[in-house]
Amino acid sequence: MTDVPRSHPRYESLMTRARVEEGVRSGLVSMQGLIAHGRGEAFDYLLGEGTIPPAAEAERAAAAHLLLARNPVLSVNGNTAVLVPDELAALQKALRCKVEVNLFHRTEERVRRLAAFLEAHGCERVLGEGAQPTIPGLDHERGRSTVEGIFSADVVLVPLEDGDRCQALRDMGKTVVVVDLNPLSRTAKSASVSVTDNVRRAVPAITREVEALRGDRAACERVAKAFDPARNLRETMDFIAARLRALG
Ligand code: PTJ
Repeated sequence: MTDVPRSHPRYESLMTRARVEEGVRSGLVSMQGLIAHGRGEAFDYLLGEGTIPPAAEAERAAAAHLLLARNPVLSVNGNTAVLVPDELAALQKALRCKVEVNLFHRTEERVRRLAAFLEAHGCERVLGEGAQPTIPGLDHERGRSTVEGIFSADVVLVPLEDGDRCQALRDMGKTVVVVDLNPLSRTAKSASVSVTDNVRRAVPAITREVEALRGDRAACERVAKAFDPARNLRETMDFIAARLRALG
């Protein structure tokens, strides 16, 4: 990894870049993942590289939906795997749920590598190998899912993706929780809950909320019902606009 002193003002950001770079070298992250990461960094700058209040509200709503679910599944791509492998294992443990590798730039070899990488970091029985085209309306590789995982899930967590899978999963009647730094992405706009936060902050925050809400079904139902995705995205845009005005 790059030798960056902890005192560097962008230490966390530079170390995160190094993780993604290393992920490309080891065949876990696609080359396109570097571009996706750059786009995310730009939006993170606009947020001030911290969890903004609407994101904190969305993280609580995400936890509530995941706790209320019958079969919640964490969908993981290359970037997400290298950015938060231990944190995904902690969330899986907290929810006792399934984890499934789902890729846009899919090869069976990459799915196998990612599953082995996640299991080495504590995730259990990672699904995704041999997934079949099962999601109606998707002609690309993200349309593959396993029957016991994403296909039969009622709530799916989808981090770091801009595309048409979120809408396709919603059309199947699923609740989709996304983590995307870009509040303008197709995925963010079509989600049941969109968390506009860096996946590095969002996954641990959702786990903390799961721990806080666990065992209180009434509270989970209240939090999930009170969440309005359109209002939350508006508040996110207002936050970014106000920050830009204050800086300008
Ligand atoms: O591993 P694969 O083959 O499934 O490919 C994964 C990538 C990420 C390459 C693929 O899904 C892709 O091309 O994604 P997009 O369309 O570039 O969308 C990625 C979205 O994630 C963008 O809206 C980014 O702003 C956002 N993003 C990037 N980094 C982060 C992020 N959101 C949260 N946390 C991040 N660290």
